[in-house]
Amino acid sequence: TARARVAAVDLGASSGRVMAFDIAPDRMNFTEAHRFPNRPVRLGGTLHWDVLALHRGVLDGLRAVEPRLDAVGVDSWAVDYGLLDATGALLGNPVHYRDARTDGAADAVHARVPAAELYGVTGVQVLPFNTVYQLAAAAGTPQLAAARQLLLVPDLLGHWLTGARVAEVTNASTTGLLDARTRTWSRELMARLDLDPDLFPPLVEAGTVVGDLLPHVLAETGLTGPVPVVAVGSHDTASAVVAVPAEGSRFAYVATGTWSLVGVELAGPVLTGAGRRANFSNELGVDGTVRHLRNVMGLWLLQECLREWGDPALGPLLAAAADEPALAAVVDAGDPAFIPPGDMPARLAAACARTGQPPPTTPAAVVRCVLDSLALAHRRAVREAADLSGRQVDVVHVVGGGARNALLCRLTADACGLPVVAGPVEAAACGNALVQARALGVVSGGLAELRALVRASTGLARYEPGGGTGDWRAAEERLFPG
Ligand code: LFR
Repeated sequence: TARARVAAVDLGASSGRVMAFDIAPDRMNFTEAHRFPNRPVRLGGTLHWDVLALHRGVLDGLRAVEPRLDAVGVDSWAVDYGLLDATGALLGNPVHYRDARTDGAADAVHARVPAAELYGVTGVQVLPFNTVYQLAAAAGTPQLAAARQLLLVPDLLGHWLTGARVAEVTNASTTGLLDARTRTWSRELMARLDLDPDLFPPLVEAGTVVGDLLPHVLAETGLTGPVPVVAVGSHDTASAVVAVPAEGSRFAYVATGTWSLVGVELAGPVLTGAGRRANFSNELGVDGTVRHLRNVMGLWLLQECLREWGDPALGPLLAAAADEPALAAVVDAGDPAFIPPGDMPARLAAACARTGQPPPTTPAAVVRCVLDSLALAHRRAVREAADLSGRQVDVVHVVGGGARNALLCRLTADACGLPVVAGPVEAAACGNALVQARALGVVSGGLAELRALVRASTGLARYEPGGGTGDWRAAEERLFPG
């Protein structure tokens, strides 16, 4: 085939989108076919994803790209899952990773499998919402007892499109139940944690065709079959890093959106005590790669402030924040205290007060505090990723939603003392589509060739580091003594 038209479904924590890509061996074009909100719903004290609304959004999006489509791929945020009963019915709405049910669950798991041992197998940083901890929180519930299959969110949506039941490896690696060396489920961990191994479907690597759109999906979307569904890097961060437009290997990335995922790309996991103590993950990537990264709170801090303030226009606020004094107050953007939803400006002020800094008092100052804090966290994580892995880093690629935030990109360049290359904004969708195009045989080669295609097809912005690296070092030493 000389060219392909594929749909990349990319679901984020606040919105989902279906992007239509036209891909030729040397060029790709894309448009947004459909965007829809992803609004969590609190019910009976539990925060849920409205996964049927997401499925409907996917169908609406596929209808918007008709009449012809060569393939479809789905990626989303990680760790969350739906449970199916013996008849294949969904057992309740998937629980949101920000739900409080996981409070204390990590400790309960570590009492059975010590954290160091768990890390030695999975290489996953302790985040309270990792699937393994969510399952501990769900232990003993009738739902889990009735469950016969667990499908992570992109695999669940793929199941509804095709009937297939698989677990794509990149996202499966965020469960905390995968062996990072062998890229297979750890049956030993499952046994020690009393988890039924049959819950977990067979693994597939990204690039595998998992099935064709079901007849009723074709009927509902107006598409003409067969349309294969390709397992892509179904963890959004995996797809985003496929589309990092880097040349060579001496780069770090910041995949920004609700979260900032900051690290380097390696050929294999680093499962050392130093990596564990630094709370670095080894997330499995496309083509056998590993993302050695730290998960930082990301633009969630800003989104939650905006929500609290009644959603004012962002542009003027960012302009005002740019005029605020630098580094007046910074917080630890990795602090789990920021995970739940709710009055973020108050929590930021409390964190400043706790660390003896003047809390920001105006919205502009709060926004500056958030962006300085994110840039500082990017600085720390880029340096530690390089130190832990031995990888030389010459440039930092900022991809995802934050790439259009010029202030964040400039501050990241200043803080890291390295040039920042920003873009593409739709990195996850681009990586998703490129893996599909390769599975269809339209493009060939490894990640280097896919990245060259991204460079040829998208506009990138470059930010050189300004002076003031010493100020960032001092701020880091103040906030993270020792
Ligand atoms: C980013 C992301 C992160 C993951 C978080 C929760 O969208 O996928 O990689 O840690 O969401 O799943």
